[in-house]
Amino acid sequence: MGFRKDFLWGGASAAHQFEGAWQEGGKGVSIADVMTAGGNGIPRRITDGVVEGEDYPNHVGIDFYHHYKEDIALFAEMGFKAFRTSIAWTRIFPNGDDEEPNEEGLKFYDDLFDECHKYNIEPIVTLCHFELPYHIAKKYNGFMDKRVIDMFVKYSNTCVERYKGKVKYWLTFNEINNQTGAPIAHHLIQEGGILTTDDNPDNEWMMYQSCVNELIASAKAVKEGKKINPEAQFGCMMGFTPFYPENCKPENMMEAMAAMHKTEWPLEVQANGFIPAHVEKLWERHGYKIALSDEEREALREGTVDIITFSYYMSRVAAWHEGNTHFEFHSQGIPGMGESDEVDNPYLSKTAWGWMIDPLGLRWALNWVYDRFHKPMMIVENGFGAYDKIEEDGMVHDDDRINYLRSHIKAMRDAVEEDGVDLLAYTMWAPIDIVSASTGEYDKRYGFIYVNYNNKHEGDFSRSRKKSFFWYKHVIETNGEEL
Ligand code: P53
Repeated sequence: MGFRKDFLWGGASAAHQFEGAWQEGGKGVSIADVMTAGGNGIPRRITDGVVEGEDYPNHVGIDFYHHYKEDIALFAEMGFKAFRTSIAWTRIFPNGDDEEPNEEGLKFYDDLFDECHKYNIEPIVTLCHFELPYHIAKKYNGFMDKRVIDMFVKYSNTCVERYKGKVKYWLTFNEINNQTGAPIAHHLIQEGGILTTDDNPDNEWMMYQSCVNELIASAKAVKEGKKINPEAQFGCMMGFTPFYPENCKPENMMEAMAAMHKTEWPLEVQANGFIPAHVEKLWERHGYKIALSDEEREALREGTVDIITFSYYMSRVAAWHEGNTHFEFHSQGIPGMGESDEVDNPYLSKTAWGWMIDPLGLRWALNWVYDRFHKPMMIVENGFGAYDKIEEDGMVHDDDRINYLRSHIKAMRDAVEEDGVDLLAYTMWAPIDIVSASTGEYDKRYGFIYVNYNNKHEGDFSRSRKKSFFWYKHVIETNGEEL
């Protein structure tokens, strides 16, 4: 009963949110490097290149680049079995279209993965986590250009080859499906490298085209990667938010279904190998011309994933509006970032950033995914962003974070024990405080480990253990029996 004996407990992060050292070791500029700091409810801006005087938090991150040995030792102290991180594409191919990879960048990840293995920590590695080379965005308009598919596959093959004996689990793209938050331009830039603005009427069409191109790139990377390393396991990575209907009115139920269609269709493609019929019909209805050849459709079929991984933070609620002509979900993005076709859930409380706290939604998510695809799963992100306070004893007593994680792990355990889903891993987000992706804040903290650095760029980057550090250590020790 309970979690499998070899369950992979751990934590997850992404290169651009914690490495810093944005110009060291031959690294090129990524889209994260031209993203300014926003705030709670204040969106980040994309500047035209790096502009003097602007605040770019990802340039420094938490300086993991220089602290990684210390940080991995702390993860090991908690008993981590796995650590999910990403490779910064720009450390390997600084511009994205370079002929040769950058040896210094490759070497950095050799050392990082070696350091993990020293403690028997299994790396789970994302190839593209919101950090496309900026040059690709500027010159090619990101994944709108088919040539970028080959650039990604070359990058992926380079990594799979280089880290053959070191990395078994590869995730191609982080949250391709966040782009379905179009028309908000932020998502198209972040996941697709498409330099657009919120008011561009083409945003939805571009979202479909860019996702299609990324899905082809992912499928080709899977197929070729398995030839390079037959031991490797490839996964997709989705941002998963269950949509509930506002109430039992049938139109609301249909709207919730439409919201799942809209936000999770890339998962259907990566798991099934074809574009779902509801998406083809939507393209037809809107007259969206999507470039997708027969050869590319074949590539999608041949490159389905071995495992399904996803992030889970919250659930959302869809509401049908009188006058809608079709069951289509139109969101303006994540809660707190503009008007949208969704309503609040009166049964749930929220984080300080308006994210609804819903542990049962995680159990629902695991069932929804497993019912449809019957593939092994990993939860590769789940966590609680909060303002932390250092108490007089010098420690952060983050009971709210512990409560959030406890209730979610409990729901996950119920899904395993009572519903029988096949779950391989849980890597919480993020074991150490880092820069928030949506707001660029340092003060939105997720970690078990506190990092002395804040929104005002004050602090010395020193690390300390929060109360949750000791709690999670015990969770791992008991394989999730004692929460
Ligand atoms: P932050 C929005 C909604 C759900 C998941 O988010 C999201 C986002 C980010 O735009 O992304 C994942 O830092 C993502 C991470 C990110 C994490 O959620 O905005 O994979 O990079 O940091 C948490 O609080």
